[in-house]
Amino acid sequence: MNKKKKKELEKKAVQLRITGLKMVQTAQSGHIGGAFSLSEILSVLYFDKMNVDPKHPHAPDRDRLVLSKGHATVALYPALACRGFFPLSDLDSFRNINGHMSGHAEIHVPGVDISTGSLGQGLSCAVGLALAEKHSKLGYHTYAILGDGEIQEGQIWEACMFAAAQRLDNLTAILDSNKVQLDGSIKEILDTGDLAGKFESFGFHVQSIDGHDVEAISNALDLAESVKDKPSMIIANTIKGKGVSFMEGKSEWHGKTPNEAEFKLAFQELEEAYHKLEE
Ligand SMILES: Cc1ncc(C[n+]2csc(CCOP(=O)(O)OP(=O)(O)O)c2C)c(N)n1
Repeated sequence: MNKKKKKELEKKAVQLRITGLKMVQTAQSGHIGGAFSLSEILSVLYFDKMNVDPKHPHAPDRDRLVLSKGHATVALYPALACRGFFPLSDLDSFRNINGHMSGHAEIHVPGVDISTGSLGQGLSCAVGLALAEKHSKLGYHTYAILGDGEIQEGQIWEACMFAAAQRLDNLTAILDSNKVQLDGSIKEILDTGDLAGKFESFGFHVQSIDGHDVEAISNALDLAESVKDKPSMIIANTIKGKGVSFMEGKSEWHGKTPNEAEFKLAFQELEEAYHKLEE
């Protein structure tokens, strides 16, 4: 990846965080922590990798993305808006009963392929989309984004087993391994242990990367796409609340709304990060 592209994707990731924070401020609600851990991943997917066209959101050959951790709309909607699926001003109605910007990903929002929110189910949907592509041969790739708390759901492992049995090499799952779930660390609540070993034993090609390094994400996605006969799992090591010092790694910021002073500080830190990237 050249330097210009790298900087562009890094800036986009910070822009997604700033946009997401504005959404939460307007709505006074939303999941910040697990959205901010995803910013670089979505930046690379939507601004480098995915074959999508906002003018044709239902194009049959478009790449599919299933946000299995469907609460992370504070990351997904800014990515879709910045990519041009709908105007940024639509985000002002986030979580408003009269708007269409629901708190969890819903297909009413342009660019969303599958409604999610009930953890554990999205990967099965992604597997279905990938299996359909094997039959239709439309040439699209399916991406699924999972939470590391989410994979405590049994259905995830059923979907993994099936994806491997069907040799779905057109499926890339990305695990947002931020080590924190709703009310504590993964280790404290239900230690998932050796994840790479587990996914490998379920028949996946597994990579483990720094999930905030846009170049590493891009390379891992390329490698995953080149693997034959196996689905891929990218374990992206991330930080919950990434980019805002007082939120990083803290489960309390899973879904808490900042107060006025906290918003101010968070915007300040993110804007400083953005300006630094512009230097
Ligand atoms: C089936 C189900 N149970 C519980 C919830 C409530 N819930 C929403 S997010 C969350 C924590 C998920 O943790 P993780 O997957 O690690 O998400 P992240 O930390 O990346 O935001 C829970 C329990 C849900 N949405 N669905």
